Amino acid sequence: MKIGITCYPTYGGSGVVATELGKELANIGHEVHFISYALPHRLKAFVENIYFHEVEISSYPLFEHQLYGLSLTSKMLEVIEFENLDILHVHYAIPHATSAYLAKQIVKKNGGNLKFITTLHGTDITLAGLEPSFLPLVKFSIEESDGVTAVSRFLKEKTLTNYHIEKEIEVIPNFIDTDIYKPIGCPDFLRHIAPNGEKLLVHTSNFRPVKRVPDAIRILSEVRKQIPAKLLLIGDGPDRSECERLSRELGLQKEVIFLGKQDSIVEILSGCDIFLMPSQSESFGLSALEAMACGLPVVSSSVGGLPELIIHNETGYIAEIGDIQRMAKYTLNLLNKPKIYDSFSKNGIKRAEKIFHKDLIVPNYVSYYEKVLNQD
Ligand code: GMT
Repeated sequence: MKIGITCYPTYGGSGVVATELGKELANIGHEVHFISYALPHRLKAFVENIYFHEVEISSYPLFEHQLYGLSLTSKMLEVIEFENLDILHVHYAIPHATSAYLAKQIVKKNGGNLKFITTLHGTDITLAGLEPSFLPLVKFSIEESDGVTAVSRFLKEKTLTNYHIEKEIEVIPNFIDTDIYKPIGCPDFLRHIAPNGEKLLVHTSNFRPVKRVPDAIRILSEVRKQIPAKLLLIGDGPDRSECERLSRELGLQKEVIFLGKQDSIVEILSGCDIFLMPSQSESFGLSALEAMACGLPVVSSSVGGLPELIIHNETGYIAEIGDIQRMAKYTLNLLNKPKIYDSFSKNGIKRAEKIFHKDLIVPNYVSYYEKVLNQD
């Protein structure tokens, strides 16, 4: 098959999933054409069967704001025509599904036929898409998609109820390559961060308010009342300054380590003890899956799709949003009880392998493409 994939090329989860999917599809012989404004950051090395088409964003004095959605449609049209795509798969509804819909209509007007699939990832439905200025467009673009997938049952239900949509939505959870995401032992640089054997909590995100990163700092503060521990924060974003300020205010400037954006996630995770995900909303929680696969029990909030990923009392613990005391208590329980810790760690690795392994999930996308292509 010749598959076009559009995604955000940055560090966000939807771009990661789209890129890893494209790599897997290319690996099994499909031809994959990425269409985006920059090379997806997970596409650093050359991969056979993968092509990249950059969307040029034209500027004109009259256009005070960039018209990315329209430039994207034009590039989609070019790729559909010249590469003879069988299907277009867009990740994150805004504006990708709308651009794809427009491209489809133009192809149709020219006597052609193109089907497109929209994969919903999270904030496109739960946050950004609910803005009054976007809602009707998101609803329309989902309804007009030839196929729609969601990364969790939670997200599927939210889409159907929030947008009053009656449409079949296929749930295809996110996936992981457990040959890459696995425990590889503690790297030397982490020994320097925790020279006296301090326990290491870790959190990775885009530091948006929805991630509640300050809660992770407050959990550390509670944990440190009983045992020496530090917190590694990976990623960057709007809340980082506020988090740095909070760390200083709590006297934790040396104990909270801001690593910024990092590519060596497996190395870092492998040297840490517990992954914290105190999010306000989380449709799936890909970074929690990455941590689980590396052997880290996860302590998270009970929101969105997290209970579909983390089994409470088996691979981690789940608490109410903002319940810092409980999350700290759960963290201490794991750190103080090595037997429980070990069993949670093993259960998480097993769950990543048995339920979310790429070889189990990626074929679901291929079957879904075939189903959509075969329907009228
Ligand atoms: O908001 C983000 O965290 C980024 C966002 C994205 O689309 O880039 O992540 C969403 O998609 C990820 C991949 O499917 C999911 O693992 C995240 O749970 C989801 N984020 C939220 O729902 C907040």
